[in-house]
Amino acid sequence: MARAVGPERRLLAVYTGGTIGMRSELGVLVPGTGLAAILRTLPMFHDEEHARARGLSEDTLVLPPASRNQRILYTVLECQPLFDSSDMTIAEWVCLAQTIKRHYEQYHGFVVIHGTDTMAFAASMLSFMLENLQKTVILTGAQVPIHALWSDGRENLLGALLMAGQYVIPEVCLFFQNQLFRGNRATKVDARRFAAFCSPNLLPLATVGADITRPLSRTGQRKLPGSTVNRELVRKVDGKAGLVVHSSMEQDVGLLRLYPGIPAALPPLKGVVMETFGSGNGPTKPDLLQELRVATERGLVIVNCTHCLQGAVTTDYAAGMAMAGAGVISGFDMTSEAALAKLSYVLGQPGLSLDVRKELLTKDLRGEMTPPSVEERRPSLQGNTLGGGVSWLLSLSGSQEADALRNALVPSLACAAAHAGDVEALQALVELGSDLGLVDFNGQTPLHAAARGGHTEAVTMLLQRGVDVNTRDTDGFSPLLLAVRGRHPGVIGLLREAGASLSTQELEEAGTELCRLAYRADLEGLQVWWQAGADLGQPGYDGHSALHVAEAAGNLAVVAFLQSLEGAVGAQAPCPE
Ligand code: ASN
Repeated sequence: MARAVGPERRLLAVYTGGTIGMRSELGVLVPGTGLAAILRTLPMFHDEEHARARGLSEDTLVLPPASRNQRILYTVLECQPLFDSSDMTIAEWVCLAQTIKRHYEQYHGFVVIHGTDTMAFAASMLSFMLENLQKTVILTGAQVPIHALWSDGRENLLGALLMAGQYVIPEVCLFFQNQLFRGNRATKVDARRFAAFCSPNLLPLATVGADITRPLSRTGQRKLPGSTVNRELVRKVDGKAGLVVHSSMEQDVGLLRLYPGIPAALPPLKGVVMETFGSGNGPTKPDLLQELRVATERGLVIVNCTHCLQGAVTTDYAAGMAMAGAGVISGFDMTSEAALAKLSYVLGQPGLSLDVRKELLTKDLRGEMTPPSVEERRPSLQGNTLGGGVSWLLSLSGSQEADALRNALVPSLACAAAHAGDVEALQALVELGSDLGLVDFNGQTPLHAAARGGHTEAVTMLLQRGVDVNTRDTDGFSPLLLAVRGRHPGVIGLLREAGASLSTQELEEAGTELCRLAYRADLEGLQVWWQAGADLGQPGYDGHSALHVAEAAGNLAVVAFLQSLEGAVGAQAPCPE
């Protein structure tokens, strides 16, 4: 993920429908036309004065300045017809991919405004259809229409436009409630709340904090200061390859959720994603296994995904092994949405043998899954060939070039090791005489990386070596703040014991975040802030405190928690000795 440069960034916002632009007709919500006209009237979405001064065409909207040297211009392309996304099918998503291809050279990035009900399917499908994507594609939408008094649509759409305008993220992403997810890792988990999506098996690519709306700094540079960007998760692209749109997707694929007592009969399809119990288990009754075996031998491709929200398919149980034995392919930690899209893509590719298709299904093609071999091969400086080479490189000395190379590499290697919680590798670096307090290219120290990853052992080791506990990265963030954002109470405890404290700026900016957590009834989130020493009475941007918000939202458990801290609301958690 790179910061986008240039004075003007042009985006295409493809409006496909969804609640964000819906209107009420006879008491029910139906897709509504004219989203661009609504956006034009909202100052946060259009700077009319600048558009006039710049002589922009009628169909071009321009956001208020996000930085002194850059403007984000966008055009809304309204699809016809507009859909409640429950009516979208593979055919509509193919059209969408082709629209992106048609306008690919004209725009720097793309925002797809889509209904939330099938947004995770859409994002997954697009991720497979768009091969060699070099530009940002972000899907977003809303739970409440954008013209309503209290709507998540404004925040979601603005966030998606800012992300697509300010960063180059060569992936299909989904932006919702301040979080940027890899599209094929996201799933809809709530029909009502604003936090409608989650990414159960992969951290968000970025999280936008409270201060996205903070005024420009003196230099005019705003680096989305509240956004935590997980750069290492963003996929790398082959800079030379051109965009390929795969339109031949197999439509004859389906989803089957196992239930206790399911009869031994399979739907007449070419591919099935089977949602199994727990870690990929199913009934072991012989007639069902026989039906599965016969079907897979006949050429039906079945992918096994767990119906649990989190975790992966394994063969730890006989009931899981039986599935694999019947020819069912493991989908590891894929969401069902991603598995269905991948199945449609792999089966739709012309001219491949069944074995090659099955082989492709076990591979990570678009970042949609974490095959176990990757998980198991955790980076270590000592255990693998790369590590051996690096150790050798680090031991080089004698020439100025070798010393310079070594000094340049150490901070990044130390951060990588700390982020993986690899204490052994950190120890190896120490033995080579490395300073574990140095900052990498992001201005982060290994302590930042270990705190963010929640690795208590690595944090303990670094603290024992006397690294600065209150060091700040280039965004001004402390290791303690990163541990709070990652919700790592163990690490927070260690850092506080070592004397870490949140800076005045971090404490002031916590107010809005605390209100948001109180609104979402997120007790765990509030607890980690308290543990880190935040004043839970700190007001948000509109002057309300978390307690006000929790009371107004009727979140009684949060109210009780905040009131139980009598003396802590308006005061902080006691600092450990
Ligand atoms: N039914 C709507 C849709 O998916 C739901 C939404 O967008 N929140 O189009």
